[in-house]
Amino acid sequence: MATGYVFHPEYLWHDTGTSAGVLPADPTAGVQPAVHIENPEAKRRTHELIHLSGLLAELLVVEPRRATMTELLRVHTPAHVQHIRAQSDLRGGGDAGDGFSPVGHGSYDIARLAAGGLLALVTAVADGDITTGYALTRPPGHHATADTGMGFCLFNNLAIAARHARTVHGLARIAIVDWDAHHGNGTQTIFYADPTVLTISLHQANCFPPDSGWTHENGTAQGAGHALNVPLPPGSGHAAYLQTMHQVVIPALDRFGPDLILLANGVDANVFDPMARQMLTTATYRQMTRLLVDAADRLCHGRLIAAHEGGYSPFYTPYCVLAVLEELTGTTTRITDPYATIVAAYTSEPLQPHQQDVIDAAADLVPRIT
Ligand code: 6DK
Ligand code: ZN
Repeated sequence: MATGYVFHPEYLWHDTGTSAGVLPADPTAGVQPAVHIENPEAKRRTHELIHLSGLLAELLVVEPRRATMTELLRVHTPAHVQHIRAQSDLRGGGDAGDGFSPVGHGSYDIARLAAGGLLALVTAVADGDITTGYALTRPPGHHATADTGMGFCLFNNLAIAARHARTVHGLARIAIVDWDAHHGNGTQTIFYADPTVLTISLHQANCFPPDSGWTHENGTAQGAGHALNVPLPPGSGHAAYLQTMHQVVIPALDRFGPDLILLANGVDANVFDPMARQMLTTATYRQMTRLLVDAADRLCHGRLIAAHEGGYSPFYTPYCVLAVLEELTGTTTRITDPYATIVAAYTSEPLQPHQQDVIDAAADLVPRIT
């Protein structure tokens, strides 16, 4: 069955401007201006590789649309939507909430097109046109909460897609797996009391947001047990992430029994990424995706939709995403990871005891899922 692919040139026009990446550029204070770390380059090169690898010809191209106000308000407060719109209307743009999440001039419409890209994939899955899909969107979404943008995120694209899948398409139970290097705090918070949406985040412990994504954050009220976190120590690599998939993620999915699996595919836990200190390779992303595809086949007719999140290495991000897409599609292309031999030796560290401890603590919570 077909794999859907969403991309739009406007995604590259979300203008994050110049900054020092985390702090604003300020020449008067000796802070050198630099292109914002969340800039179009890695994603533009990713789309190029998907095209030139020949994979694009194998995919069903799905046109994104702009999420409507009704769709945004299923997740976000009216005040937040108005804030993003007002910032976007400013000639020079503004900020989504935390001071380093730029809203470029016109980014309100682009952010709606990013959320709507996921909505288009959900509808295509519900209609039976595709079983798997990938949305190569900007801006990212997983840090955005109901009432604020943060961490480069304006609207929570996947949360909006999950609510749409439930409300409009009647898919009762949604699992959201997030392996971006940073904690999927926005998604977790939005569904924290909701037992129909299981959130699972694998991330570098205490990376971003600060003091967020600990194992004890496990859901509340009706949603108790339906938020899982695996805060892996810095330096975790292939072995730690695969062990997490086998010991936590797949058992959790099997227990939950979703009707649809959503994936927050940040690839910034790769060994070359400047925004985290994890050590994944294309082989890791390939094997993790294969496990999710198999779980989706087993549990929900293969239904698996991925949203692009972080990934800041312009040269390695494209190969990580290509590996994910090849597994979603069930094909390989003529392209092999050109960096595989370079990183082979230093990314083959076996699972370490301090990593296993974190994984064990998360695995202990899987039986709480109903
Ligand atoms: N800021 C993302 O990749 C975004 O998850 C990552 C955002 C990282 C922000 C940078 C950072 C701090 C740290 C400490 C205190 C204040 C600010 F959303 C995605 F794009 F996917 O570390
Ligand atoms: Zn990230």
